[in-house]
Amino acid sequence: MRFSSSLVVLLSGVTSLATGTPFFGLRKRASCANTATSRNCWGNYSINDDVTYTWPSTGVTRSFTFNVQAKTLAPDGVSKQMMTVNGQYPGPTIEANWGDNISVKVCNQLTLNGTGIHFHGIRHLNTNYADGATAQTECSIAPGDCYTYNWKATQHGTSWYHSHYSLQYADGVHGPIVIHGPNTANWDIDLGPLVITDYYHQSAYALASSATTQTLGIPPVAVSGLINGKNTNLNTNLTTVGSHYQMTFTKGKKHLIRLINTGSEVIFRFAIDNHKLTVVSVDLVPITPYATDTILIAVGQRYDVIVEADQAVGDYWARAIPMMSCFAVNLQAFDIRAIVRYDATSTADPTVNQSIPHVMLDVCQDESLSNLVPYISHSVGPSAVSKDFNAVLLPSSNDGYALRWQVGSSQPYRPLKSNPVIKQIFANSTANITADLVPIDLTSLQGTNWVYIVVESLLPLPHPLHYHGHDNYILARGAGPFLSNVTTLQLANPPRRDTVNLPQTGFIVLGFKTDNPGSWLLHCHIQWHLHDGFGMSIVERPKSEIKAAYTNAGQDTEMQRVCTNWVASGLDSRG
Ligand SMILES: *[C@@H]1O[C@H](CO)[C@@H](O)[C@H](O)[C@H]1NC(C)=O
Ligand SMILES: *[C@@H]1O[C@H](CO)[C@@H](O)[C@H](O)[C@H]1NC(C)=O
Ligand SMILES: *[C@@H]1O[C@H](CO)[C@@H](O)[C@H](O)[C@H]1NC(C)=O
Ligand SMILES: *[C@@H]1O[C@H](CO)[C@@H](O)[C@H](O)[C@H]1NC(C)=O
Ligand SMILES: *[C@@H]1O[C@H](CO)[C@@H](O)[C@H](O)[C@H]1NC(C)=O
Ligand SMILES: *[C@@H]1O[C@H](CO)[C@@H](O)[C@H](O)[C@H]1NC(C)=O
Ligand SMILES: *[C@@H]1O[C@H](CO)[C@@H](O)[C@H](O)[C@H]1NC(C)=O
Ligand SMILES: *[C@@H]1O[C@H](CO)[C@@H](O)[C@H](O)[C@H]1NC(C)=O
Ligand SMILES: [Cu+2]
Repeated sequence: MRFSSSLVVLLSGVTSLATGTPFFGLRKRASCANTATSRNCWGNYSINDDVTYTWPSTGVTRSFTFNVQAKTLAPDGVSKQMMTVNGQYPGPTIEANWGDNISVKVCNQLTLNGTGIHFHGIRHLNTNYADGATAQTECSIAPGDCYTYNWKATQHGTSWYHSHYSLQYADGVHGPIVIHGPNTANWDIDLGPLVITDYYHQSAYALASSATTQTLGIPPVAVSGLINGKNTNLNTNLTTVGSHYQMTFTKGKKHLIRLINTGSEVIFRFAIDNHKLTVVSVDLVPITPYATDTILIAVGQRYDVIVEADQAVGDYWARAIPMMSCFAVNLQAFDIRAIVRYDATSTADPTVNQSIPHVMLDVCQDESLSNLVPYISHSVGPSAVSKDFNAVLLPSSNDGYALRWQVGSSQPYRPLKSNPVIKQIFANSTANITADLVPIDLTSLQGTNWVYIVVESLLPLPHPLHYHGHDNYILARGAGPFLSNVTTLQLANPPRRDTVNLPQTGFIVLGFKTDNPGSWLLHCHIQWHLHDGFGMSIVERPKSEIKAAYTNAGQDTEMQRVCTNWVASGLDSRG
């Protein structure tokens, strides 16, 4: 049993900004219920437990069946042929408690696409096979085939799942993940996920092909954005159709809102008129709470915020504003909104109180690192391996692409889906793993080490870099090229998260720990950039350990079965 003693140790008195009352971290004590005044508690566990090492085992398995299928829907009132999970958009929420097992049976009911579901931000400790990364951990699931992803919720907070097959999630194959657990500040009502996304009327495949072959790489222009799958727009007769998502506040109560950017490209700034946001969690990492009026969310990032209903009873706009300064062009930039109502029966559109200044800076800058202080402190050790990559955009080659991203290798990342890295490892070849997919092969490194990765780009575009299976520690970030003789790395409790924005015309220094055997993808979460090659794999721990993670769970034979069916489908392709 984890708690061998009933010793009560007073750890710290962190003041919760949302409540003004102190949280006292009680460790190694009897069960403490998670209530509106004790959100730090979680039964025998608490917010003071480090999810890197500690989690409950509830013995509960939450099972889901996801049928990936084509469906015509009209999120903004305009019909669109989409690809969905179970015909729903956004897809159904994976909801669980910290320490539950999750089992998701995914069946491909599409005709001309493979599929594969990635559980974004999930650590998948020793369950690399459940990562859903096509060309890394699995072949794509062929039409008519099914595969079941089994993993354990060792972390708590908010995330999302999405197809990792080509550009498929941009056409609708994604949904939220909520793992209930303790928090660093108190709240009364959990309003659940608020899924923010850029939105296009053409399919992602058509958009990407025009971006890469015809328009000299100018990114597709979003026609709009959606909040929890809703917004208004104009139909072909120029009539306003669709509706705004609505949520209800209870006067005087504190509301937990789980913000997720599930978009393809657009970086949003989120705010609710007249209300402050208290940020308590960054991706799946609890932080010391901080208060802000607005928050910048790049694709793939999440923030859990607490909002106190402390304003006059009325209707207020919640806004997701695309940051033009990040090149996030959107035809409906100021009308991506939801409605917050203090009275659920109200049907009025919100009015704006002109006496309250409404500042919404269009600045392409991620949240200040000094605000993102992990509640559980970690320090970063010296690196065993350091790599420095320059992300560059290359002109056309003779493969029909007008542009391609290159980072970490002499080739853009555009893997065949029929020969994933894991299959290469199981083939026992003495040759190295395909170098254009895996510029960082750490399989000869023994034990647990720190690895530092610098990514630089002198192009004026930000890139939300997402690393599978790990949090990245943000050791430094800045403008211009990285100069090791100038930049000081923050090794004492740096911010850590799974999706980190590489600033435009700048650099980022990331660190991670090689504590998770597998083949893990590091990539830009801008769909068009990944599609054009902005990705790489890092293979971690000796091959024997990686194989053991699969064979111990019988997943080596499952991987081969899915591959056989995929090859038989005749749909294999690159990118
Ligand atoms: C908490 O720990 C106590 C003592 O070890 C145990 O009896 C109890 O079942 C645990 N409660 C839960 C909910 O796990
Ligand atoms: C939960 O998953 C773990 C491995 O992650 C496994 O050992 C355990 O048997 C699973 N429990 C259930 C109830 O499926
Ligand atoms: C996926 O399906 C779409 C829509 O049918 C099609 O346009 C696209 O070519 C397919 N792409 C791949 C990579 O399978
Ligand atoms: C536009 O108006 C025409 C003529 O009234 C009607 O037939 C058509 O269905 C309308 N289109 C939409 C999308 O509402
Ligand atoms: C607008 O805000 C001011 C300042 O908080 C407040 O005094 C006033 O009552 C508000 N007006 C409306 C119509 O809500
Ligand atoms: C790889 O090696 C393992 C053990 O050495 C063996 O069991 C397995 O059959 C080999 N696989 C292939 C494809 O040769
Ligand atoms: C594998 O990679 C190492 C290090 O890059 C290199 O020295 C070696 O020649 C490669 N082996 C093969 C078989 O390509
Ligand atoms: C740091 O290194 C760069 C490149 O080597 C050099 O140009 C620069 O002068 C150095 N700066 C300092 C402060 O030493
Ligand atoms: Cu990018």
